[in-house]
Order: sequence, then C-alpha cells, then structure tokens
Amino acid sequence: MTLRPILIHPDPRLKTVCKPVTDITDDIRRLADDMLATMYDAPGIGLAAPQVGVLGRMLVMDCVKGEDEAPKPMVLINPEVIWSSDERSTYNEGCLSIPEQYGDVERPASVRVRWTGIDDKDHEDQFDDLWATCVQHEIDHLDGKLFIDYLSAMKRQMITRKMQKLKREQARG
Ligand code: K1U
Ligand code: ZN
Repeated sequence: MTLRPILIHPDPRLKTVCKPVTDITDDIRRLADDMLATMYDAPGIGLAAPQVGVLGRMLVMDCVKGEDEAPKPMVLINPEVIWSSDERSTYNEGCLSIPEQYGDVERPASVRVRWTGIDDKDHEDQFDDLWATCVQHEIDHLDGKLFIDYLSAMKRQMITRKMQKLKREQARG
C-alpha cells in the first residue's frame, strides 16, 4: 500500500471529465487500496481518483463518525446518481485538494447511486446525511467540478489565489 500525493487546486487534472473504468484489474485494486490509505492518512472522508492524478471514474469514502463505530470503507467505480431528493441540505464543505478552505454548498439531501464495486458486481444504494454530501462531492470531482464552483466568483477567486500562493511556497520548499 502506498500513500499517493494529493493534487492541489489549481491543476488541469482537477478540471477534467474522467473516463469510465473499463476493467477491474490488479492496477485498479491497488489504486483502491492506495486511495483508501491516502484518504485515512489525510485525514478525509472521501477521495476521488483525479485527486491523485488518475483520470478514471472511481472514488473511495468512509463517513463513519464515531470512533466506537466500525469503519466502512467504500470503493465506487463508475458511480451514477439515479435519483435525487427534492429536499436539500447545506454543508460547510472542505476538500483535500483545497486545504483549510471551506464553503457552504447546497445539494440534494439524499441520492440513490448505482456503481460497480471492487468485487466487479453491480451495486445500488441510497445515501443520506453526510454520506449523501460526500458522494455528490466526489462524483463532482469525476466531472471536473470542485465545491468552490458553487461559491460566488469573488470567494472562488480569493480561494484560488490562496492556493496559488500555497503551491508557490511548497515549490520553494
Ligand atoms: O474529496 C475530498 O477532497 C475529500 C473531502 C470530502 C468532503 C468533505 C466535506 C464535505 C464533502 C466532502 C474531505 O474529506 S475534507 C476533510 C474532512 O471533511 C474531514 C477530515 C477529518 C475528519 C472529518 C472530516
Ligand atoms: Zn474534494
């Protein structure tokens, strides 16, 4: 298992519409393990393949909250939202590709999603609460969309400038 570096916005790979994953190969199984390890290490509750520079439609997540509850690592390949509730919920979202920046995003409160599992089987389930927010945030990544795209142009520009500065500082070492 290898921790993979997480790309920081702005990066053209985070703006790309990702291609479907066609086969569950050993490379894909390794990527799933690496993405879960990278997500837990960050720490985060989700991670999409483009955030580690792989432009395929695959994401991992685990939104279990309490330390007394068993972890629930999930790997979703080629996920598709097949139903969204009319009810909306707002969450102050963050993103591992936009560290330490947050913004309120309104999304459907519940979604039904169909995907292929790492077991190569078809799955379908309803997601609610934080799971619903997270799976929509991660599917947005697969479509080249970031949570800041839901914010005002002024807030988005302010955050983007901060990230450009952070990347310049990181490059200087
Ligand atoms: O996709 C990502 O960048 C991961 C992101 C997922 C997410 C967060 C909030 C709302 C929707 C989606 C994160 O995991 S940011 C870190 C985070 O939220 C967190 C970190 C530690 C404990 C609990 C939450
Ligand atoms: Zn994100």
